[in-house]
Amino acid sequence: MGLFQKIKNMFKSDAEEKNLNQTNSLDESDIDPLVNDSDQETEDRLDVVDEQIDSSNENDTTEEKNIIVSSDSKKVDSLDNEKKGFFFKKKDKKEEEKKSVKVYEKGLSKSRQGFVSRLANLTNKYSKITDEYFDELEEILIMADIGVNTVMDFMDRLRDRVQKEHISDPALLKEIIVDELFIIYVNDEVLSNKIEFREDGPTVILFVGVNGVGKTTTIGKLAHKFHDEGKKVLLVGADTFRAGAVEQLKEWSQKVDVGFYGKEESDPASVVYDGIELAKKESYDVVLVDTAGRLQNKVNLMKELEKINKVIDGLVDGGASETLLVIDATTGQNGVSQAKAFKEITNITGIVLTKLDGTAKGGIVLAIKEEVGLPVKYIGLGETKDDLQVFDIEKYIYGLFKDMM
Ligand SMILES: Nc1nc2c(ncn2[C@@H]2O[C@H](COP(=O)(O)OP(=O)(O)OP(=O)(O)O)[C@@H](O)[C@H]2O)c(=O)[nH]1
Ligand SMILES: [Mg+2]
Repeated sequence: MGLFQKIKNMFKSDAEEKNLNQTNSLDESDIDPLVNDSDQETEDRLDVVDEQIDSSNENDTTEEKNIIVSSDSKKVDSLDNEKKGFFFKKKDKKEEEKKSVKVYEKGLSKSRQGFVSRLANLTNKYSKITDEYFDELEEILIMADIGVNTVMDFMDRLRDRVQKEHISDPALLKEIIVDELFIIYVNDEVLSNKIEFREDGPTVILFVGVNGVGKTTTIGKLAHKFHDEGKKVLLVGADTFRAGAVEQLKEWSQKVDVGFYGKEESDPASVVYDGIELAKKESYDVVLVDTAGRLQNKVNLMKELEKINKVIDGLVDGGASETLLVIDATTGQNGVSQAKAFKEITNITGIVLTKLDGTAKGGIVLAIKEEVGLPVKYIGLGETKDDLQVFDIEKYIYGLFKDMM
């Protein structure tokens, strides 16, 4: 079965349930594993979620009290989880998965209306696959920010398949288009968007990126997510360059109920030092470090990040666990160039692609993978604390192409 069909089977039936938004109440069928569980693939996905949640709860250390902004609701959360029976837990995860698919659907609606509806129209417009059809398809994909080189390779592969498999009906081609787009992303690699959390001390995640891309907002959203998973989170405001930046991060920490450390008008590396010392003393699980987006030039930025990394290396074995580069999806190919530039100046471990809700050209995910070779770990699909998702290519493709399925 092709990917198109697989994804269709995975999500379509769930999404079509009429009461998707009113599923908070539990009834008999919700806790019976034999009811509603006809789709083995959905079950498998939920088992994976099971494992992830179980392993994230293993690291629990719940004794600490957060000095600056309290996050003691963590203890209550994990107790709640223990109290809940297996089927209730399973139900929760299923709800989470459904919610997550909904966020993808909603956040990608602009892209669906833009590039994907053009793709669907193309299929309707041509009754036969002709050179004009291919030309138009190529244009649509380039306009969708997929990247010229990627599109060229894609078109070659598509023409090849059409010829070999004797396909003449554009309606049949739409499934192949989705499959081939997926292949670009996967490209025989094992994709890991999982953040490795340390057992022995704080997991430090550094956020970098040019100004205005959404670093601070992403940190706030991610802090909310980790806090929900029962982790003790500290935000460190090392963007001492822009006035108001530290305060903005502090507001996020209050909004999502996690710890905060920051000092305006000081050296970013020394703020990071003090922040990590605090995290170690207070047994924080995760430290999210906000950095300045703009330091006049590349050399200064590189020096600054080197200094920050040196400090982290000195305090935490193995240094920062992740350096996530934040890219604004609405900037298209410019974002791809930023990723290439940052890759040269520091060791980036993954990408956060923000503002996907604001673009009609959802193809940038593919361009980043193909042209920069870095995994997209998270995507931003709106401005609220819940609008961040772990990047999942299957949900992403469903969010884009659901109207064609
Ligand atoms: N629609 C939408 N807006 C977003 C998203 N992420 C961030 N924003 C908005 O983008 C704007 C800039 O976000 P910030 O988080 O301040 O960006 P930054 O990279 O920290 O900016 P500097 O600190 O100036 O470097 C804010 O108005 C955010 O609300 C997203 O996923 N979707
Ligand atoms: Mg900021």
